[in-house]
Amino acid sequence: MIVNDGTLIDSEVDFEEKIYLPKTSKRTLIKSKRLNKIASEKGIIVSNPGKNFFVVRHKDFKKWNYNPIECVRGGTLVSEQSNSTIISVGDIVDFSLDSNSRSGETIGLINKVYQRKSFISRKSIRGNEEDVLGANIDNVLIFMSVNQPHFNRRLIDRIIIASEVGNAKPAICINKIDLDKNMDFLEELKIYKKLRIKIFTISALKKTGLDILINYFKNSVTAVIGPSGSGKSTMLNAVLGQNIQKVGELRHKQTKGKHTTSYSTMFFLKEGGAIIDTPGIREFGIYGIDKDEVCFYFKEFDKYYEECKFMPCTHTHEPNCKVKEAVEKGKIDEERYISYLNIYDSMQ
Ligand SMILES: Nc1nc2c(ncn2[C@@H]2O[C@H](COP(=O)(O)OP(=O)(O)OP(=O)(O)O)[C@@H](O)[C@H]2O)c(=O)[nH]1
Ligand SMILES: [Mg+2]
Ligand SMILES: [Zn+2]
Repeated sequence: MIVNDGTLIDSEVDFEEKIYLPKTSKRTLIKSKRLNKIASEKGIIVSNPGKNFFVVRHKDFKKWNYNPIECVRGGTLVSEQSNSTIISVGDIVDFSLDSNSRSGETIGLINKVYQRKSFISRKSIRGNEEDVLGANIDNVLIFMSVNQPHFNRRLIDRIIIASEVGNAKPAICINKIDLDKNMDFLEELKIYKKLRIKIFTISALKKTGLDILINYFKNSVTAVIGPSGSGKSTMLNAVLGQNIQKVGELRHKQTKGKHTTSYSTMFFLKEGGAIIDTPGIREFGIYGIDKDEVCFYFKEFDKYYEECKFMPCTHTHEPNCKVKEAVEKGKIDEERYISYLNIYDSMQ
């Protein structure tokens, strides 16, 4: 056992994993009787409403009924992450219950965060840091609506890249199809089918298309990401069959939502699987790749890239750029190319 600044890391629990401990000059001795009480357990972060975190015991993970335990960050936290968001929803952690709490309530101490197998991150609004929206996810469901607000192609393409960077599989869900009976928008989105990205069309309000969506959610962890007002929480309530998440009202003549959900929460489905409902996003800065790598995430550019006169070619201003030519000839979707330029220009 290692005692470090009053925080216990039980070496028996983590015997097989090498723990990196930051160097510290201060050590505290904890009596062995107390050590038994605070031995670590494995858990998963399901929400982070403020300073505190709610954790579900790992053995209860994916169970419909569970009691999240309120936890705080331990004084010394061992993280396997290099990311700037040390703890985020979906993270696997070790926590210990602090039985010495003065208030009489049991509160947990998070003392280790395990390596993320996947994640969806963006650039933090305030700086250039990483903002992890969800960890250890299988899927990212890009959630938009036909209208109120109209779906945003720039945002779709940005979230697709971020999903791939984070090792998660993107899919698209277009909600509020009750507002567009002709489904004309499908023509505009058919490019994503070509790119092998699934498209779901639903009305969360009228409860259409939900069975297929539930099937997609089954036995996996999905982060639902999209603009405010697109109906993420309405969909979640409809899928869970309960009014768990607060749903916003669209103000008169307003087509933008007003951020009803303020923090991410993971919910478990009776059918198996988990969904993370996230706050609406307005901006999505790509994190973790260089400007010159962006083109590799536009897979439809690949077959033209080799023919470009210059190598490397940024496909922006170079003469004899075959990617640009393919756009002009209609072989590459123009909106996708505009997204590429938009992302390329926004990066340093
Ligand atoms: N017409 C129509 N309205 C819908 C549908 N789904 C949701 N809405 C409405 O859209 C508004 C916003 O819904 P929310 O579920 O709060 O949207 P959200 O994406 O969770 O928004 P944030 O939490 O702010 O990110 C509400 O007034 C819903 O009633 C739908 O399928 N059709
Ligand atoms: Mg919401
Ligand atoms: Zn080129």
